[in-house]
Amino acid sequence: MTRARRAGVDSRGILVGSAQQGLGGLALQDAESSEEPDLSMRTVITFGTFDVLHVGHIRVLDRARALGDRLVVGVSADQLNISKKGRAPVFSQEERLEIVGSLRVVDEVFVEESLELKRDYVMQYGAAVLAMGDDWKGKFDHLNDICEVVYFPRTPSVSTTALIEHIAATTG
Ligand code: C2G
Repeated sequence: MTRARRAGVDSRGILVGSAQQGLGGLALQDAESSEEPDLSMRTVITFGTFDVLHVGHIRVLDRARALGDRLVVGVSADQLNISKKGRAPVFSQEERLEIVGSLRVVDEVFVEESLELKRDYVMQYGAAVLAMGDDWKGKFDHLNDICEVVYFPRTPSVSTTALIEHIAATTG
């Protein structure tokens, strides 16, 4: 699907959206309706796999949403996970989109096709803030020229990998 982006100036006076971009995997609600970012709202964007959703995911999403008026979440594609982590997520990207998109604090979800496209996603959604857990600390500082970059402390002692291992170890 190709989404048109028109030029606009956001609350920080930064020009956003001035090109056409193809986003093959864009999915779920508002995909058609959000042709242009609504720059009257302070949009926060975050990214993640959000596989086997747990309290660490909920907390980072809650904290991210609290930084603005609207939270957009890039849910990483199955293929991205396979290349990054060497295994497919437990839940498919369609299921993860549906789960994350159903959360009260989440306004819009889309498929994150590549780790290298963050600048395009920030501009496309008119995000004023990019928020991530601090396991990504420093990784997105180069986007400081187009948005505020915030890292939250990662919730200790919980991870999808640990949950998968725990379930595997406690079931026959
Ligand atoms: N997180 C957290 N505390 C945990 C586990 C995760 O705060 N105990 C946060 C991560 O820091 C991240 C978000 O939850 O901000 C999603 O984490 P993952 O699902 O593990 O996503 P990840 O594999 O980090 O993919 O472009 C970036 C990637 O898509 C992020």
